[in-house]
Amino acid sequence: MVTITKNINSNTSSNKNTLDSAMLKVRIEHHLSHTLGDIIINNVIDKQCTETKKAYWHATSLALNEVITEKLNQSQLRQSQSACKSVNYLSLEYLMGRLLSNNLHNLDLYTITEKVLKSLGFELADLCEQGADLALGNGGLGRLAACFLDSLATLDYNAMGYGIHYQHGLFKQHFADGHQVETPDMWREFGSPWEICRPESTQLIPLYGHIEEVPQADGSTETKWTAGKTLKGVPYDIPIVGYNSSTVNALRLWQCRADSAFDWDKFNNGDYLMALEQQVHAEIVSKVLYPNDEHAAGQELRFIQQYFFCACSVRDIIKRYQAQYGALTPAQSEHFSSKVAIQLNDTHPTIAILELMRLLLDEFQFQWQDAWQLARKVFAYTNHTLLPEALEKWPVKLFERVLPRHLTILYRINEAFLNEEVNAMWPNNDNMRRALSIIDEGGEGNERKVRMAHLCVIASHKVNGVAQVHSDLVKSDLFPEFNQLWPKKLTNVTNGITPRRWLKACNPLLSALLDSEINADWAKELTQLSLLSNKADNADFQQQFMQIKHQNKVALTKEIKALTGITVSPDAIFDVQIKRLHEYKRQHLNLLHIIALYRRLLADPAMEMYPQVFIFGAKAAPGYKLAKDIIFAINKVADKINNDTRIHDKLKVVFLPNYRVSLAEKIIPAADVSEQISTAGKEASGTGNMKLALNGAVTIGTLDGANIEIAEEVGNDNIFICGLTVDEVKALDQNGYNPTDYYHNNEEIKACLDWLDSDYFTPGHAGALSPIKESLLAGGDPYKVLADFQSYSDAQNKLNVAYQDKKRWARMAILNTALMGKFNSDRSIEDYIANIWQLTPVSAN
Ligand code: 7GP
Repeated sequence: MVTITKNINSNTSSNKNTLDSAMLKVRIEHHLSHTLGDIIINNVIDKQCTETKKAYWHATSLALNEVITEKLNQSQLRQSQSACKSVNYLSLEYLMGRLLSNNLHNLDLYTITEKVLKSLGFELADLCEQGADLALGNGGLGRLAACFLDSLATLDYNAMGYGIHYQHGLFKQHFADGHQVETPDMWREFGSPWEICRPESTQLIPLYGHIEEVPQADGSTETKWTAGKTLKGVPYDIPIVGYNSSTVNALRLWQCRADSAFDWDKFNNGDYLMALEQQVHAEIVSKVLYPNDEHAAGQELRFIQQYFFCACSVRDIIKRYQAQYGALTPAQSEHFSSKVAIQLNDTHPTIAILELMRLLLDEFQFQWQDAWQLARKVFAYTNHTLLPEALEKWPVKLFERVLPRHLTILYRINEAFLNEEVNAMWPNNDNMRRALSIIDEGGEGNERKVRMAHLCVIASHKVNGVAQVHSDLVKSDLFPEFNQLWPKKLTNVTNGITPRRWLKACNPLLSALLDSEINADWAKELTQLSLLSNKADNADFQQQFMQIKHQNKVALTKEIKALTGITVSPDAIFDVQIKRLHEYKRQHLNLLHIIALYRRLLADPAMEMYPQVFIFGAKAAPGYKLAKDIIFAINKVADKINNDTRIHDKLKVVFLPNYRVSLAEKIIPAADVSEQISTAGKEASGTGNMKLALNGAVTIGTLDGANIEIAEEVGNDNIFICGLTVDEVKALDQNGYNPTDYYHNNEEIKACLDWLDSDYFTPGHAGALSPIKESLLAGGDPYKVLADFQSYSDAQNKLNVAYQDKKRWARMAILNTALMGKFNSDRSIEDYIANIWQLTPVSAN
C-alpha cells in the first residue's frame, strides 16, 4: 500500500491525476478488506444488498481520499510558500450535499471509477446514492457557501471555510396524512469518510463568569475577565476539491466537547448521570443545526453556538497566521490585514468581530486604535435578507451574562462610532444616534438589544447584497443612513452557482451534448455556452436537447413513483417549485392557481389545456405553523386532484418528501418550468432560479432578486414575468392594501378560497385548510398573494400555450441554458476578489 501511495503522490501536485484503473481497483479492495473489514461471507457477496453497496461506497470514497488528502497537503504547502492572502469564510451553514460524485467529477476520475466499479459488479451512480447528504444548512445561504467553496478551490484561491460540525444537520421530512413530520438527520451515524479530525488544532473557549477593573501601574485600569466555564472546540476538516485545478482547500468544522469528559468523583459515588453532566452540556452546543430559515432563533443555545464557532475560528485564523509569519504585534497590523480576509456570511458570525478585538486587546496587548483599525480592514459582511424577522438582535442581558467582556468592547465601539463618526456627520442629532446605535434602546418590553447588523456594518470595510435589486434595497431601505455616512461601503455581488454540481455532475446527458457542441471547458467558462444561441432554432439540435429533457423527465417519473406512488406522464409539463417553505416565496400562490385550474377543468372537462404536473419540494421550519399548514394543504389538494378521473390526468400535483441537495439534483434536470414567484422585494436573490434555468427550464417569476438579472440575460421572450414590481408593492403598502377587495371582485379567487373552508379536500374535516384563507383575508395577506393572483394565472396560461408550440419552447429552453454564463459562482467569487478580498491565485503550474 505504501508504495502505491508514493507513486501516486508524486503526480498529484498538479491538476492531472494519473490514478489508473488497476491502482484504483487495488485501493478499493484494500480499503474494503483492511480498513472496513472483509464483508465477504463464505466467498459470496450479495451485490444487491444495501450493506454491500454501502461498504463499496465507503471503500471507493476512502480510495479517492488518498488522492484528495495528498492534494490538500500540496495545496497548503504551496499556499504557505507563496505567502498569499487567504479568505476565511465564516458561516453557520454549509449545505454540501453528497460528495462522492462531485469529487470524482472535479478530479476527472468519474469515468475510470465507473469502469472499475463495473468490473466489480456495481454501478457508480447507484453507489453514489449510498452517501448521506451533508445537510449542514437550511437553504439558500448554506448552499451558496458550498458553491463558493467549490469556486474558490477551482480558481486556486487560498480559502478556508469555518463552521460547526453539527451532529445532526437539517431534519429529515416525511408526510403522515399530509402533515410534515420531522426526524433527526443522522449523517455520520457510522462515521464519514470525508473528514479528518485535527486534534492539534483544538481550541479552549471561555464563557460566562465576571469582569473586574484592575488598576495598572500607570494609573489606568484594565478589564480582566474571569470565565465561569470552558468549552473545547475540536476541528474536523472536509477537503474541498477544485474542478480541474491544483487546489484542494478545507472546510473546518468545530465540534464542541467538555474540557473534561466526566467527573470521576461523581462516577465513583455512583452518580452516573451527574458524572456526565458537563459533557452533555458541552456537546449540546454542536448537537443540532437550528432549522429556522430567515427567522432569528433567539435562544441562549443559539447564541452560544455563534460565539463558540466564532471564537474557535478567530483563534485558529490567528494561530495559522502566527505559524506562518511569527508573532502578532501591533507593528504587524498592516501585514496581518494584507494576509487575512474574514467574510461574515450574514450576521450569524458577528461575534467574530468582538472576539478578534478581545484577543488583540487582552491577549496581544494591542492599543484600542490599532486593534480597531486592523478589525476594520479584515472584516466584510454579506446581507442575505431584508425580512425584519431575520435580522438578529440579541438581548443585552444575555450578552452581559455569557460574554461580559465582549459587551464592554461592544459598548466602546458604539461610543466611539456615535461620538466621532455619527456626530461629525450629524452634529448633536439624537435621532441619528438612536437610529444608528448598535444598541436598540428598547421596543417591546423595553428590553435593550444588540443590533448585530449594525455592528457588522460599522466594523466591515465592505457590505454586500446578493443581487442588484437587493443591494439597492439594502442601500435605500435597510441601511440608508449608513449609506449616507459611507457611500462606498455598500455594494453588490450577484450570487452564482457552481456549474460543476448543478450541470456537469447532475445532468450527464446534457453535459455530454454540451461537450460535443462547445469547444471549451464550459464547466469552468460558463459564458461559452452562449455559443449555443446560434443553434436555438436548429431543428436537429432542438430535437437532441428536448430528447435529453424527456429522458431526464422519464427518470424523474420513476423517482416520483418510488417516493410517492403517484404516476405522472413524462409528456406533461413539469412545473417545479423547490425551495424552503415560506409565505414570501408564495407556494400558496401556486396552490391557489392549481385549485383554480382544477375548478376550471371540473366546470369544463373539455377545456383546452396541455397536461401539467406541479412538483413541489420544501421543508418548513418545525415551528412555523402556517408554512406547515401550506404543506398540508398542498398534499390534500394533490390527493384529491390526482385521484379525480374526471380531469383525465390533465393536472397532477406531487409533493416530494425530504427535499434536499441530492433530490434537487434529480428534479432540476427534468424541469420544464421554474417557479420563482416571491413577492417583489422579498427574495434577496434566489439561486434555484439559476440552477433550473441552466438546465433548460423556463422561469415563470416576479421581478424580484436575481430573476431580474436572469430576464436581462435571456430576454423577455424567454421568461414569463408576472406580478407587482418592487415599487408597486411599496405603493400598495403605502396606500393601504385590502385583500378582501380582490376576494369580492374576483369570482374565481372567492370560489377557491371558500372551497378551502369546506371539507372537499379533507373529507369529514371541514375547515382543516381554512388557516390559509384566514391568512390571506383576516391576516391581511402580507405577501400580496391575492394582488398577484390574476397576473400569475395569466402568465401560466401563456406558458401552457407556449409549451404546445414545440419549436418555440425548445428555443426558449436552449436559450435559457445558453445564457446563464453570468451566474457561474466563479464569476461571483471573482467579484468578491476584485472588490472585497483582493487575493491572488496560487496554482501548481
Ligand atoms: C437566502 C435568500 O433568501 C436567498 O434569496 C439568497 O439567494 C440566498 O440567501 C443566498 O444569498 N437567505 C437565507 O437562506 C437565509 O437564511 C437569513 O437568510 C439570514
